Amino acid sequence: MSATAAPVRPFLSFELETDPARWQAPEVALLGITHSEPYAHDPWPNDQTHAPDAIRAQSAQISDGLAHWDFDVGTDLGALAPPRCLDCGNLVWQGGAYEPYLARAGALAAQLLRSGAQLVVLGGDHGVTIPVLDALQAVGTPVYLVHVDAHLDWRAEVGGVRRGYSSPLYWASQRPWVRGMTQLGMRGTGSARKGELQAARAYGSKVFTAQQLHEAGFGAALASIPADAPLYVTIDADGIDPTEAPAVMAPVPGGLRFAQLAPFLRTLAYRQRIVGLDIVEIAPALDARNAITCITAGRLIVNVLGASWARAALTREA
Ligand SMILES: [Mn+2]
Repeated sequence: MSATAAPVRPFLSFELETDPARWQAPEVALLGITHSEPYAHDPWPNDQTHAPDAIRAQSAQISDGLAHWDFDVGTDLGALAPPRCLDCGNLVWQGGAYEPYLARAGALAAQLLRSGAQLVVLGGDHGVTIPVLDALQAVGTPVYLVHVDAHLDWRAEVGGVRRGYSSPLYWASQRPWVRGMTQLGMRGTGSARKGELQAARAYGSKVFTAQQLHEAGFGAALASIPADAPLYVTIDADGIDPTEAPAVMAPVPGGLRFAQLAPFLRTLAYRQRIVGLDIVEIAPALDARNAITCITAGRLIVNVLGASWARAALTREA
């Protein structure tokens, strides 16, 4: 397959490699997927297409060089980081038919998952998750989803579009290699109607509203996630409270705080294999001047990777 687009700079100190033929057996692979199937009522391209490079641009604020003490993870990440952390560049849709772009995104994600890499996807809007869900078949074992979002994202279609940002979790429910899902942070109103919530519950999705998590903590959410399943984590930035992630198209007050999400994700990463994660729906033009949304996103990624690397080191020593 032809090369991906070169990013503004690599994420953190990752090795940049835009040629898929040279993505041999990385332990970590980060890929920007900028586009999804658009809705007629939205501008094209949307501002979320700029997020992968906006996040990379904050690398120095996120974890410069991985060499300094990281107080979240409790170590210097350089001591734990595996030898090959790749930044695989951006897959950009140039227009024309959407299907070839969708297929290529799925094929690249599947190639990386099949190679055993822990996959980090930067969106793009939440439709970006759809080809990655298709690619999860390459894991070979049914994958459980952990979904952070203000919204349920369970629409079968919107205006005839089936692969837009309101549909990723409905899409997931149609994939036999997805074992189940826990959805965290729902609040306010979004595209979901009563029927979508009923469909999610009938499927077996474990839905935790932001209010439930604020009142009772994350214990029940943690218990709802099977400890023996490989996990895929999809984080819509609007699931995070808008004080810490203001750069989203649909901000809703009362969101999950970084100080809740980071330890929750670390606990999961210490406990079981996280095969991949994405962070989507950041609109950089709406960010604060200090780019706190991009930094929050990067810090969540670093928390997941750092805890995953600590788990891998323990497994090696055992
Ligand atoms: Mn979403």
